[in-house]
Amino acid sequence: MRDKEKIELLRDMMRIRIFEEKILELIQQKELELGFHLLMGHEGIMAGVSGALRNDDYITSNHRTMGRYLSRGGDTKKIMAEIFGKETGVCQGMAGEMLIADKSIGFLFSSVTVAAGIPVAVGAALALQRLSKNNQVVACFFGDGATCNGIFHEAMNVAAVNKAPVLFVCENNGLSINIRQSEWMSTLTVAERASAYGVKGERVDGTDVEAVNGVARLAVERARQGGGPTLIDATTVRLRPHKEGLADNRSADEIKEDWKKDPVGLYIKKLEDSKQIDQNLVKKLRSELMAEVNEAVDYAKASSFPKESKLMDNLYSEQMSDAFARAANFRFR
Ligand SMILES: Cc1ncc(C[n+]2csc(CCOP(=O)(O)OP(=O)(O)O)c2C)c(N)n1
Ligand SMILES: [Mg+2]
Repeated sequence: MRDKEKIELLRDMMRIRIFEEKILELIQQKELELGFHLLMGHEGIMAGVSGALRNDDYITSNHRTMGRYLSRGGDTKKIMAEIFGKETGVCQGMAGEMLIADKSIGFLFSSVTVAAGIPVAVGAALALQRLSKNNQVVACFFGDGATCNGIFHEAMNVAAVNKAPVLFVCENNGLSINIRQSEWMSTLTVAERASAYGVKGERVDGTDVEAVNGVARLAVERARQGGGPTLIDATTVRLRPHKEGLADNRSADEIKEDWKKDPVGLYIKKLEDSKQIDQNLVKKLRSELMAEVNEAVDYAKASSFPKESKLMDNLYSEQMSDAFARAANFRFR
C-alpha cells in the first residue's frame, strides 16, 4: 500500500471520529438530544472497506449511519443538517440519524430494523448483475447481532446461489445492545456461518484498518469477477454505549481496556512509530477536519426546518401513489 493511500485511510477514520466527537459535544451542550448510535470503535472497518470500493459501488447500512455516509464521500454539512432535522439535510431533515439514504453517493438504504439492509443489498446486487455492465458491487454493513436474524441466512443463501456481487460486512463488536455474544450465538465466530451457504468467510482484526482493507480488496475483486459473495467478520470494540444515553453494563475497567483497541489511536501510533507520518500531519488533519465539522454545525443551525406541507412528500414514489389511489378507488366503488 502506498503512503498516500495510508493517509487517506487515516483521514477517513479521523473524519468519522471528529464528527462523532462533535455530536457528543452538541449533546452535552443540549443542542442535540440523546439517542444517537455512534460507530466509535468501528472506524477501521468502515474506512477499510470503503477504501476498497469504487465511487459507483453501493452500500446499505444498519442503525450506525453517520460515519458510513461520511466515509462514502458524503457532505458533512448535509449530514449535520439532517440530524438537526433541517430541510438542507441529506433527506430534507425527514430521516434523522437512522434512516439515511443518498443515491448520489450509492448509499442505498439504512434502517432501524436489525438486518433489514442485508436483503436489500442482495436485491441490489442481483439487479446490478443483470442490468449493469460495470461490475459494481454492494457492501452491506451490519452487526454481529444481525447474524442471528433469519433474513441474514436467507439473504446469504440467495446471494450464494446466484453468485451475487455482495460483501457481507459484519462489524463484530461482541455485543447486541448490552448482551454479550456468548449468550446469543452458539458458534465461536461469525465467519464460520458462511460455510453453511458455500460462501467464503474471512475473519479479520477490525481494529486494523489496513488488514480490513486487504481482505475487502480481495472480496471486491472476487465479486467483480463473478466469484460471488464474501462474509467479512471484522472484530472490534464498541467504544460508546449502544446509543447515547442508554446505560452501558460494562465496568469502567472493561471500557478502559476496550479503549486500548481504539482503531484510530492504534493507526496513528503505528504510522508515527514507523515514521510514515509525524505528529504535525496528525495535527494538521485534525484542525482541517475540525474546521469542516464546525462549519457544518453553523450551516445546520442556520438552516430552516422543513415546512409542514412537505410532511407527506417522498413517502412513496409517484407510481406507487397512483397505484394506491387506484386501489382505494377500486375498493370504494
Ligand atoms: C428486528 C429487530 N430486532 C431487535 C431490534 C432491537 N435492536 C436494536 S439495535 C439491536 C442490537 C443490534 O446488535 P448488532 O447487530 O450486533 O449491532 P451493533 O448495535 O452492536 O452495532 C437490537 C437488538 C431491532 N431494532 N430490530
Ligand atoms: Mg454488535
